[in-house]
Amino acid sequence: MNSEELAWKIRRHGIEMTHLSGGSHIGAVLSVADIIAVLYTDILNYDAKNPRWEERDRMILSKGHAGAALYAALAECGFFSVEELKTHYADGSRLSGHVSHCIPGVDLSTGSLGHGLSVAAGMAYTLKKDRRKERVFAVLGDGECDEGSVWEAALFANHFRLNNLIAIIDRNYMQSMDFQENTLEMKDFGAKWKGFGWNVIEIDGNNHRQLKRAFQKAEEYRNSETHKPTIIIANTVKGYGVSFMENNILWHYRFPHDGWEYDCAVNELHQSIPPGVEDIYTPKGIEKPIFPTEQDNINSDYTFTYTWNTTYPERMRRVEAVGDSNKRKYTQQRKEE
Ligand SMILES: Cc1ncc(C[n+]2csc(CCOP(=O)(O)OP(=O)(O)O)c2C)c(N)n1
Ligand SMILES: [Mg+2]
Repeated sequence: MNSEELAWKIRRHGIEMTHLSGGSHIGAVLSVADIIAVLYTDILNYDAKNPRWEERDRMILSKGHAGAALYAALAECGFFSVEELKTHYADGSRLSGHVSHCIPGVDLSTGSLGHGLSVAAGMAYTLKKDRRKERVFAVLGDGECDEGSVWEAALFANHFRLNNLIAIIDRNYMQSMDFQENTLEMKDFGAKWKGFGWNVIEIDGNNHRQLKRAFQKAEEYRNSETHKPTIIIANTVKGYGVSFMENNILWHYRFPHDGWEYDCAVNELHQSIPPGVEDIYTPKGIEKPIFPTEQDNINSDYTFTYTWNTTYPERMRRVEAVGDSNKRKYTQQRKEE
């Protein structure tokens, strides 16, 4: 399986998993899908049959709310069955919404933002001290870098010359409620990391060729005399691959509901399905899709996101009710199976 095929599958699983569960963060999943796909097809050393293999590269998805992307990649790469993905977020499932280390292939539970880089730096420190060749990769969100602990880890990694540490920032310029610059100004992100002593590589993070070249460059840096840690600033589009989700903060928390949201998302993905890839959920896409009507302004603010205003409690209840009925539908289905 090549990286483009895996990225498509991550996106398709992500749509299905959030649709079935009424779970969140599809925008974050679509944003990071290419980074995760390239890591698992071309970069990381791992053994899916022996997830705790000592010589594996360590990998931490610090933006743990995009767990569905990691779970999809792990399942597709043989760590556990693809069938299990359907249990994501369901009661009793081990595939929790945020990443859990109970899952084969996961090195660290994440979800509380701001901790992944610190743990990655600790792992890299120990591996380096023991003169081991394994590398440590950490994938962070850009909004996550509002957390002070990220910058403490950045200082630590430079101080101890952790050239075996490679961080990747999913730089989509958005966080949960707004654009990053409106939340905490970040301006020249690369200059900040450079100032903290890191090698900085900046690329288009939805472009596989650029991602692969960036990892190659990171490897050159690792073997160079500088002994600095490396950061890849991967400029991405939140919601990438589904036009009405792209750059729309609504889709940080909203899930693709029954009807046009699910149908149009699936059919848009089908327009770019790589040859030979099978969609296990809807092999031919949605044959009679529902389209948005004039009443459905697809860019409208119709959940609690975007404007945190006085109507919030009422709106919140409405969203929860939809989410619950979706969950009930799924639980019922599971019982019947
Ligand atoms: C410590 C902490 N605070 C708040 C949250 C709630 N939260 C979940 S996702 C998110 C936004 C993250 O933005 P970013 O890191 O840019 O990730 P993206 O979804 O854009 O990829 C927030 C604030 C959290 N998970 N952890
Ligand atoms: Mg972001």
